[in-house]
Amino acid sequence: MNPLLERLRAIVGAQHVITEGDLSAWEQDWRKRMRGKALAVVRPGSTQEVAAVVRACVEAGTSLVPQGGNTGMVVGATPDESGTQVVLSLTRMNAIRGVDAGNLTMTVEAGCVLQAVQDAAEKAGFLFPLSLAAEGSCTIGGNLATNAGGTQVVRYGNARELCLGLEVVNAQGDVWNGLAGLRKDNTGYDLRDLFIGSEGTLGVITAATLKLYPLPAATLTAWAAVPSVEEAVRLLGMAHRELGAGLTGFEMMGSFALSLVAKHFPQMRVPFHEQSPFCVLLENSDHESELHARVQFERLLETAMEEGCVTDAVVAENLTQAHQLWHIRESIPLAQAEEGLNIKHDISVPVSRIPAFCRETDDLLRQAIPGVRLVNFGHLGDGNLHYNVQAPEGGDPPAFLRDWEEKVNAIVHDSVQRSGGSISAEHGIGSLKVDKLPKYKDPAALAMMRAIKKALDPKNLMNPGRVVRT
Ligand code: FAD
Ligand code: 2HG
Ligand code: ZN
Repeated sequence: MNPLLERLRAIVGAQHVITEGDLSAWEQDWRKRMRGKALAVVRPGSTQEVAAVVRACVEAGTSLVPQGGNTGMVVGATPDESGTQVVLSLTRMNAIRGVDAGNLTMTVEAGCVLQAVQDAAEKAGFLFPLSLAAEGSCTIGGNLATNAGGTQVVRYGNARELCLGLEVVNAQGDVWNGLAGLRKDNTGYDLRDLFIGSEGTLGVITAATLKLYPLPAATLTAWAAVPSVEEAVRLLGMAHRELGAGLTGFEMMGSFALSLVAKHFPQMRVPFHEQSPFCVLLENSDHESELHARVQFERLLETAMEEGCVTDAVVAENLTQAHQLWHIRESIPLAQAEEGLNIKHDISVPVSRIPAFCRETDDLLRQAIPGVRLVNFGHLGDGNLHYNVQAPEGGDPPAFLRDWEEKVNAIVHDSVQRSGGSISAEHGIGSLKVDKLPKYKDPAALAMMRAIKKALDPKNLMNPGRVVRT
């Protein structure tokens, strides 16, 4: 009998300490890059239970891997292969604690699925704008732990900017209640911003107070064919000028990325991808009326066509058409997964440097790997591209990864560094990029990160080996 498991059963109930049966939902990451082995999956139902679980694990010297929806892209939420780690799954903690309409905030538990948070906000007459393709299964705790981005960042910012406060169980098992919902608080270091993006390495997020926004009167979506990345960036500038704060989405998709959607999901009709090297999905959210939004949008697209940065465009006639267009964009990661294992990048560079970055890096990769297939898409409005790389046609994806992943990473990340960018704009470091940080992160910044990790988690029991090695 393992005394730690007995203690955990006493804290959360025996049925919530899972040690037998098929644990693949918790032990295998979404991209199928790694399969770990857990000592147990523990599913607490309250903050006090999380705190007691952390204390029990610390006393036993057992490390914890916090997990939400397990949709992360960098192998950060799954246990290692030792069979000694506890996966702390937050999914039972899924209560909406309350909406404060006057303060434009809502407080939710960490295990709430993002879509449930969006729905609860809408039911209360508000918008919670964080939006990503995994929203049906990722959790708000995971979104905050990774500082997720998604498709509305160009207007509303990423998860960090949508959060006013956190409740956290720290690595000693103490509860910090930071849920006051204040828009201004200068009483020292910003612990909220420290835990956001820390990927479970400093403590466990158990609840959050989130910002709410008014629902727009109308949201319109357009799909435009653009002749090059340069013209897509020019269109972005025009969209900012013409739509102002109405510009809530600006996604660019390369024709090869779209061809994978057409190939693997033939029921979807993908506009323009056969005749244009890039397409852009634009969203205009308007607080006046649908007519106002449509007039603005049509004026923008007409000017863009006159100036040659758009060659063809459609504006969705209704919500169903708008959803269909967004669905195409959001299906790219799934279509890529269907095509086989691949190399992902979630890089950012200043928007103005994106065209040169793509030109140079495309050339370098094509020279290094004849026939390489570039899956370039993403959040151009934020300077953040998923600059992904798929094996040449007919190649063996696992062999391609084995032989090429490190070299491809080096080509792309060196190019990002020369462009003054970041090797991770969205998905975080997890395990997959932990060895890359020393090369690309400012040394003084990395030293401070290590010092923070040592100070807050001196026994290195919170998601060890992820983000920084101590
Ligand atoms: P998990 O995968 O369970 O965990 C992610 C990390 O957070 C791990 O390090 C884990 O230890 C830690 N963690 C989880 N919960 C907690 C907690 N309560 N306290 C402390 N640490 C915790 N990401 C984007 O940024 N933008 C996108 O557009 C986007 N699109 C995606 C589309 C698809 C189809 C998929 C599969 C993923 C996408 N992602 C995207 C990646 C992923 O969905 C996000 O990183 C998401 O925020 C992870 O949430 P999760 O609940 O699944 O977290
Ligand atoms: C997206 O923007 C996600 O769709 C996933 O961040 C990106 O699959 C990817 O590379
Ligand atoms: Zn993304």
